[in-house]
Amino acid sequence: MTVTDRDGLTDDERALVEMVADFAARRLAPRALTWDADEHFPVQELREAAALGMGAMYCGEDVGGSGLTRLDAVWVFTELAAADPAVAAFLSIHNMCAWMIDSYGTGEQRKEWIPRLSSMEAIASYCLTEPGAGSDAAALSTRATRDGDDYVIDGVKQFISGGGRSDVYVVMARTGESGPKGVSTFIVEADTPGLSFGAQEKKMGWHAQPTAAVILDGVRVPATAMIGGTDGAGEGFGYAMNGLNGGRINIAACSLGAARWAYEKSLAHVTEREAFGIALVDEPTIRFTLAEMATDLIASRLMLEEAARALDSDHPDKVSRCAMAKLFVTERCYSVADRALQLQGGYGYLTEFGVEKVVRDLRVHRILEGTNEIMKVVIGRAEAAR
Ligand code: FAD
Ligand code: 2MC
Repeated sequence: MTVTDRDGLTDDERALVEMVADFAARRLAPRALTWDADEHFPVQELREAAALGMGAMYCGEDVGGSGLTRLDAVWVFTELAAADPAVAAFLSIHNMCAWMIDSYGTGEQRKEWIPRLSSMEAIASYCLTEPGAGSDAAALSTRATRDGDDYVIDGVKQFISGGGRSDVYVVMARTGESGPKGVSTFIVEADTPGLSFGAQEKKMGWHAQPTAAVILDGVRVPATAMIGGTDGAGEGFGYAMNGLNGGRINIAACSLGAARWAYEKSLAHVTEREAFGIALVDEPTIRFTLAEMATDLIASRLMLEEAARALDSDHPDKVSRCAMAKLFVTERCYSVADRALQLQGGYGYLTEFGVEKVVRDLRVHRILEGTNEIMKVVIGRAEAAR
């Protein structure tokens, strides 16, 4: 098994992976550095990915989704991220929103939204975090107050990927008691009066996708905008968390794909470059570094596949398996990318060679979709409950 091989796939799975790898190499990789430098959000290329079935990957085919498995999605995000982890990660967030509507939405919500999300005519953002509630998400204070046939939503969502650019916002808001049981989820369209956005955040990485606060000031939506309709009242925290299980392995797959690319670059570099009369690859300590990096990449892939199968089979340990994969893969793959930069010496630090972008992009995967400390909280609780 090498870091790039595709052994063990069925013909259909192999065709999917090769199609995505080809798209990513042609349509994302050549522009990734420019998009990073220009802070350009490549909506056209995202819609091209959607036209190939990546806009609503694991949503029902009856409403225009692609009906893929979570395991398929891990391979898709790995291949996309080998070209551009920032763009791949945004597509994952959009897909998380689509999956929540497909899984928990009413028949009308599914029919109205999944076709538009599948084509990415409508681009979606996921709005959980607030200025006063990040890791402690159940402490969120955005409130949705019932008023006749409507809800009126007030609050601020912080760090929202796609904020200011997306067409639809999936917003977790409090409709009842404090804590997780008082949360519901709403579909809020971008042009709803009272919805506005903070300035675009300046960030270390993820430059090819926007991040901004989403401000809700008396945002009036019909009660039918609550995901799940009246049955969805008080269920929103569960919807948000179940969405994140898949989001966490997708983000980790983005780390894996980008780290794999950085590894391949560094391997080529040390094979060609000579110092002290030998190729660097013949230096024993460099071989040890390569051995550890390759081991981390293979182990990451296996962890991710295991977690994706747990999600696909609704395994009782799926929550902690996804958290373990997110923790392990985002840490190890960040380290692989950092070592790849080091192996290329001064060239690794230069923007034009691409590896420094990967290091910057992958750093945030240890923070978002639940910090890696929160992953340990989740795993530790599950272990203590055994
Ligand atoms: P805090 O919760 O304040 O944590 C600060 C530190 O304390 C962290 O190291 C944390 O791990 C640690 N900590 C907290 N509690 C514990 C504990 N019990 N035990 C040990 N350590 C603990 N959110 C969205 O909802 N939608 C988005 O689209 C989105 N996109 C993002 C994009 C970017 C670029 C970034 C940076 C963030 C994004 N986020 C998004 C928010 C992200 O999910 C949060 O930043 C993250 O969950 C952490 O919350 P916080 O920043 O408030 O940190
Ligand atoms: N999957 C399914 N259900 C979950 C779950 C998960 N991953 N995590 C928690 N739940 C359920 C849990 O089982 C419980 O249900 P029930 O009441 O039926 O038993 C309910 O949710 C409440 O859970 P807890 O009692 O554990 O709640 P607590 O407040 O103690 O802790 C915690 C919740 C810390 C696990 C949660 O707040 C969390 O995951 N925080 C991290 C926040 C986060 O990941 N933010 C990411 C924002 S999105 C982003 O960054 C993007 C880039 C898009």
